Amino acid sequence: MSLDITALNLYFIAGTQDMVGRSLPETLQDALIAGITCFQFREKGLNSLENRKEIKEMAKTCLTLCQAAGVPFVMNDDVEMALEIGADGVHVGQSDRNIHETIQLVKGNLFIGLSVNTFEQFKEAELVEGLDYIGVGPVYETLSKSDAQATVGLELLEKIASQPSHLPIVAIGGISEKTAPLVRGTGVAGICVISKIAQSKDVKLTVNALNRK
Ligand code: TZP
Ligand code: MG
Repeated sequence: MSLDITALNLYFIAGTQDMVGRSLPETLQDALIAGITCFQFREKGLNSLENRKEIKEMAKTCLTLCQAAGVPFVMNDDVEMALEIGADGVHVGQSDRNIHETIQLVKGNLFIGLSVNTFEQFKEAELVEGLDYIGVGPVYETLSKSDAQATVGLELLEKIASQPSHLPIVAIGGISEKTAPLVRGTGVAGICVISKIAQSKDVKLTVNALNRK
């Protein structure tokens, strides 16, 4: 599937480990109805599922919900599973399999996003043929990623987002209802959010507040 840039507007990321009190499918369904534009299944870190079969079942449940809502489903890291279940996209980081190998594996079947944390990594990523978007972060401190890199901050995000790049940028890390307009103001194509949506007591309200005004 090719990527429509408007799908990056409000990009919800979650795995079962990010949930408090409610299940991932319940939260995802509310978020889809409320207007998230992309979803990434990221089963990772403390309290995440470990059994591959269970992970795949959960991924398929989320994929089905996304398909019904017409919202792209992205798989974090696991290119093989993404291909097996028919995901729309895959997202990888700097320490995952070599990006060129990943692109060869998914070419023509999945769109692909890559995370960067520095200006140098961004410059390198821009030269990679076959990438569809770049994720920049963490913009602010985050509790959702135990091995998170140093924060990027708004200034560097703005520098990156204002480059005459052919690739759309999404910002990630510690983004809240309050900071979303500031982050959007840097010119990014969209924002990625885990905890503010996953832990929201009113997902619809939160999604509305995070959406582009
Ligand atoms: N990559 C950089 S920060 C982050 C990831 C996956 C976590 C973002 O989660 P939150 O809760 O929106 O800060
Ligand atoms: Mg990764």
